[in-house]
Amino acid sequence: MNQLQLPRRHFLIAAGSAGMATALSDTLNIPSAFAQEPKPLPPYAAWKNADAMIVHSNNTLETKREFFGTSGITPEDELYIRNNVPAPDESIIADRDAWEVEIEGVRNPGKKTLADLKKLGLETTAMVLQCSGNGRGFHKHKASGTPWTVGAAGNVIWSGVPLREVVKAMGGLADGRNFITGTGGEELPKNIDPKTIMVERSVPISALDDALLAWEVNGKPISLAHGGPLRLVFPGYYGVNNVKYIKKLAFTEKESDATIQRTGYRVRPPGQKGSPDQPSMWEMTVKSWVTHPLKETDQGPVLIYGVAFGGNRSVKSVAVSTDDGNTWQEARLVGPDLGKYAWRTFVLAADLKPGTHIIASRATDVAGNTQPEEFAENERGYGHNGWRAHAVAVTVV
Ligand SMILES: Nc1nc2c(c(=O)[nH]1)N[C@H]1C(S)=C(S)[C@@H](COP(=O)(O)O)O[C@H]1N2
Ligand SMILES: [Mo]
Repeated sequence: MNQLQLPRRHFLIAAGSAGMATALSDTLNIPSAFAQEPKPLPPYAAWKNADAMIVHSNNTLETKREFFGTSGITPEDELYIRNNVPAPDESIIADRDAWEVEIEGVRNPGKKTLADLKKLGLETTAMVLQCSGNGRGFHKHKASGTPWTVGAAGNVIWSGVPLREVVKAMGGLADGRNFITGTGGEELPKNIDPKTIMVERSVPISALDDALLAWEVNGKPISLAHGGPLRLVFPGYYGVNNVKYIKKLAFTEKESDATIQRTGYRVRPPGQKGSPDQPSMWEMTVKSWVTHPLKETDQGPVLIYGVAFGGNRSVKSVAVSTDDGNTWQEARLVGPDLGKYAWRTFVLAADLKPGTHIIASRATDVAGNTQPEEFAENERGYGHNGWRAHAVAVTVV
C-alpha cells in the first residue's frame, strides 16, 4: 500500500505502535477518493525541498523521517518549521544589517543594529533545534496540537555573537536579573490583546553562557522562515525558546507574563490547565530514533542508523534492538563530534532474517540518563522520549 495515501492519523498509529503496524497496513484499504492530497509548501517556504516535508499547515512543516540522512547536519531546506503566529513579511530581510534589536536589563540599554552586533564577537554552535511537541503523535491520549512524530527537529550550525559579549559591551547586567526574555518581531493583529498571542519567551539567566544572537545558519544568512535576519538561540533548550526575528531582548527579574510563557509550554498531567508553577519547556532531554531502515528491507546484512542527542548535555552511547527490546547491542557513533548540543549519527551492522522486526534505539547521556521505555503522558504532549513509541516495524523480505 502506498503510505503517502494514508491519512496522517493512520500513518502515525502504524509507525507509532510498531506491533500494530502490519495488522493495520494489511487491513486498511482506503479508497483514493478519501485519501489526503499532500498540501503544497506555503509561499514563504517555497524554497524547501517539497519531497522531504510533511506540510501539516502553513505554519507547521515536518521533516520526513527517511530524510534525516547520515552526515549529522540538517540542510535548511529540509528543516522543520513551526510558527505560533504567521511569519513576518519578506521585507524584513531586504536590508539585514539595518535590523534593530532593543536591549534592556543591562547597565547601558539601547538599540543595536545587526551591523553593530557583527562587530562585537563571533561564535558558531551546532545544536539540535527541536519543537517541544516533537513526538506528540505518539501520545495515546491524543494531545491537542500538531501530531509531529520525529520530524519537528533538526541539527543545524548557527553563527552569531555570543550574548555574553553583547552584555559586556553594554556595561554588564543590571542588578537582580534572573531571566533572559526574547520577543519575536511579528506584527500582531490590532484587535486582540498582544499578550495572548505574542511570541515572548523567558529562560533562566544560566542560559546566558552558551546563547547566541545568530545571523547565519549552516553557512548562509538565516532565511525568513527560520528567523532571519536575527535569531536568539539557546543551545540545549526546546525550540520555542529560540525566538525568531528577535526585536527585543530583555534581562528581566521575572518571567514574561505573555500567555506563551505563563500558561503555555507547561508540563502537567492530562486534563489539567497550564499554570506558572508547572515546569516550563526549557532544557531538552536525551533522545534518539532510527532513520533507516523504516519499512522494508532485504534479508542479510543491513546498516541500521539514526540520530541521537543528549539534550542539554552530550550523548554518551546508543543501544539498538532488533527484537522489540529483548536484546540490545551498542551502536557506533559516526562522524565528527560537533559538541554537546549537536546530535550524532549512530550505526549498527545487523543481519536480519525474513519476517517483521521491531527495531528500537535507546540513547544514554553523559550524566547516565537513558531514554525510558514508556513516557508518562502529559496534557499537551510535550517532550516524548520513550524508546518504544519511537521504534519501527520493519518487514524483511
Ligand atoms: N518569533 C517567533 N519565534 C519562534 C516561534 C514563533 O512562532 N515566532 N516559534 C517557536 C517554536 S514553537 C519553535 S519549535 C521554533 C521553530 O523553529 P523553526 O521554525 O526555525 O524550525 O521556533 C520558535 N521561535
Ligand atoms: Mo515548538
